[in-house]
Amino acid sequence: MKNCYLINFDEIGNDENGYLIALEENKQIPFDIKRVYYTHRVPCDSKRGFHAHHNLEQVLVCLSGKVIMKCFDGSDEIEYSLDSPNKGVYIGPMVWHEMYGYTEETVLMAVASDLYKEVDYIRSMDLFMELVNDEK
Ligand code: T46
Repeated sequence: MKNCYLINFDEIGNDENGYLIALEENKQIPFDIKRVYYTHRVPCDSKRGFHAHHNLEQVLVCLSGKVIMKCFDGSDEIEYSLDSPNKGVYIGPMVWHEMYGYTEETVLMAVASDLYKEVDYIRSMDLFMELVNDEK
């Protein structure tokens, strides 16, 4: 699977007082951080995503509840079940991703390498496959 992998974050603390997780650029997050955004109150039967990015790098962390992320690099597909804030999924350029299986509590945070630029989105699977095949 190209440009997509799971990251386990170190937790500081204990059961008595709780846990803290720190995300720093170029440490736990493998790029310079330019933007953080999150979705919440997504209806449980919603499906989001359905795009890839030309250049953007992101780490997605489910802070609360659960969500499933399906990632596809044009050849291989993998599904990550995000159900804890102590892990994240790195999604680099040219990874088609879809999110579903939301729960009422789901808060999905993204840490991103760039500001929001619609021009960076590939929102058509046909175009995505054309670009993947051009790269080969
Ligand atoms: C991604 C997945 C994981 C903004 O105005 N600013 C922003 O920073 C973002 C991320 C979105 N928007 C606007 C663009 C759309 O009009 O918010 C609207 C919803 O965005 P979208 O349909 O792309 O939302 P998702 O949840 O399908 O995708 C989002 C990110 O856009 C995307 O980069 O990788 O989460």
